[in-house]
Amino acid sequence: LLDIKWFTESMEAGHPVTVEDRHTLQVNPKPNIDPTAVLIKAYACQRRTPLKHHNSFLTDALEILSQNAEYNDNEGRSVAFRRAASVLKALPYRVKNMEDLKSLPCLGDHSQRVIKEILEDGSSREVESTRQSDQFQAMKALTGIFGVGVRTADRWFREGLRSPDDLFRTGQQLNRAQQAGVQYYDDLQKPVTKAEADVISDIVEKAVRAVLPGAEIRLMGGFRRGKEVGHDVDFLITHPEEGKEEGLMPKITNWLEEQGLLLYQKTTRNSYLEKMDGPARAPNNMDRFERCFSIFKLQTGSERASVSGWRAVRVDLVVSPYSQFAFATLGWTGSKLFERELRRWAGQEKHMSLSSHALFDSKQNLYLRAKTEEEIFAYLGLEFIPPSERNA
Ligand code: DCT
Ligand code: MG
Repeated sequence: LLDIKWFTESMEAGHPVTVEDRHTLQVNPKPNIDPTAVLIKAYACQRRTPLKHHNSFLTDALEILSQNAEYNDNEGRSVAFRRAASVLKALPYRVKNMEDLKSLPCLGDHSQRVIKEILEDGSSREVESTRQSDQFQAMKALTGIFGVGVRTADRWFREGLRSPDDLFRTGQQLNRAQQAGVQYYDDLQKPVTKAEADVISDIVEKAVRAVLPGAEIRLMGGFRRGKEVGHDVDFLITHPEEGKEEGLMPKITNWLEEQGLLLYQKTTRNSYLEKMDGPARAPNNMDRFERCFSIFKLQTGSERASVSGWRAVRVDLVVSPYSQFAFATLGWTGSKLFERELRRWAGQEKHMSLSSHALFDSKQNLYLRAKTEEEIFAYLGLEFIPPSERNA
């Protein structure tokens, strides 16, 4: 109550209200918010972005345009639309008119045009025609295949292919991942639920404990941020005695394979060496941990003969040395935009280089060690944002 009183008084006194006041707002969901008094910071990693927000009717549209730009290999444009959408996710109110947007960062002309049209007409012609376009739908279907990226999908689209069925029909050459992707396409299109992620957590835990007692396993990605569904399940694995984690992945996958739990797996080895790699990141920001891309065969508990009784689920396993675990945890929690913004903040504002392995301070010319995510935020001069509010 005191909080609400303080909040109302701040508003009346014309004091700016920051997104950090969200908790106050949640106590009193319909306060008289003056949108022009809400301060939104420019980097997503400076803001709290909850999973559920007030502006899906705008962010869904902007994310279609972002997605389409990505399909057209236009990264700059794609990120611009994503940043605009992300700002709207952080707002403690539903946008009603263009005045509400006046003091907000990251809203370019194009995004504003789209928002204006939706506010005035209920939808944007550009968004609707994109959504319905042959190219957008084909790219969505083709990049939706496990193992298929934008480049390959684009080549297939130019060759006249539109769906996974077309790949079969025309006898396309597929690699092992893509073959699995086509084979389990329908299952992999279905969202993975939190309940399914929990069952997989138990399995992964059992496998890891069987081959390396004392290892620690953490559920990462969207589920760590509180999502109820995801496109896959991500895990990070480590062991408090550095070195014990070496060569762990093949042991885990062998165990899983023996139990008949894997439909597909491909392991890449850890290739990160601080001395040799330095603070620089791989160009695509991919980290270089020992990693396993897999497809699990998950029993669905259905005993009926008419139902197959299992489904395919995408699972990503990552092994990190203990000394890099805090960085790996931060890097694998997401969201993708939050991660991107953290790295941009580090580079542009702090002259530091952040990856899922390390934080390098270019001014002091040294690596900053951390045991927790909180320490990394502190090094970066950022307020700690908990995983549930990193849904940028
Ligand atoms: N990640 C990243 N940059 C990428 C890809 C991934 O920073 N280009 C990080 C952030 C999230 C984490 O890895 C897991 O990736 P995804 O599974 O693709 O994302 P997610 O948030 O877990 O989404 P979903 O719920 O759909 O699985
Ligand atoms: Mg995920």
